[in-house]
Amino acid sequence: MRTIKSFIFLFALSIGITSCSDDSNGTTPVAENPLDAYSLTSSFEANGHVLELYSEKEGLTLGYNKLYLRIKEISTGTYVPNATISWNPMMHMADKSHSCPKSKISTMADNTVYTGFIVFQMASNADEHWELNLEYSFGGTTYTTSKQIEVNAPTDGNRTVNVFTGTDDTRYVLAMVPFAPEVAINDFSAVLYKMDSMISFPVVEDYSIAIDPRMPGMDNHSSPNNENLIYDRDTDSYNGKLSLTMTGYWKVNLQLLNPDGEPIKGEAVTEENESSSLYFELEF
Ligand SMILES: [Cu+2]
Repeated sequence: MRTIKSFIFLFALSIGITSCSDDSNGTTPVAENPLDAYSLTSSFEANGHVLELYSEKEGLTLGYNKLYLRIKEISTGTYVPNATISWNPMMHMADKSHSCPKSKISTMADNTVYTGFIVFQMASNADEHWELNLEYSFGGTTYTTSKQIEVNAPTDGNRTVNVFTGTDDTRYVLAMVPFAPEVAINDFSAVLYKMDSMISFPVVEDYSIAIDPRMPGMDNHSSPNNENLIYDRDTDSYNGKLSLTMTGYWKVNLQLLNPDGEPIKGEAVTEENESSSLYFELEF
């Protein structure tokens, strides 16, 4: 036993020595793509640069999309650090054009990677398409580019974004922030915007969102220990807790309340009323 142990020890030591000597021979490791875990959704080639757009899921979908951007300089093959980027998605419809809610774009710890999110409130279709306009600056120069992008309807058909007019005659966009549901009390977030015009979607602050998750396939039962979503100034999102007691299809019934606690949209679930007109759906 003792000899086996010392043999393993010596073997481990020799591996250590080998890898040390590898390090010292001056080769630099191949640069890893920090966005390997994501999917390259679109490339914009313009101004001697390629702008790479990555998404967390395959492609872009209706609702909340967390996105990552990089700018590659074609002549050097290197990625541009610390650029300033802004974006403006526009949907070109038969009779009009409109934008959608979007975040600012920030630089990540790896300063060649930029991130933000866009909430698409409509999917692309045969006659109506989305165009993403990008403006980016570095080294004292500002560049622009734009390209048509494809926004897909979700394959599972589940609703994760609501566009509606409230009792206050205001148009709102309310989207669920994607998460990986578990049989547990889950962190649960949503983002809420007002549609001021076709191109202006400011964040709505200090409202609250009551949640009532139900399983319509199982006598519409609920779950204990949910927490309503409350506005968080630091993240501009509404955060709470969603309790899921089993796997399957859940309808998360919602009621939107203004800062005075007055209902703006959605109804309570009762014996007579099995669901709210405002809701998110998920299945896991
Ligand atoms: Cu549209």
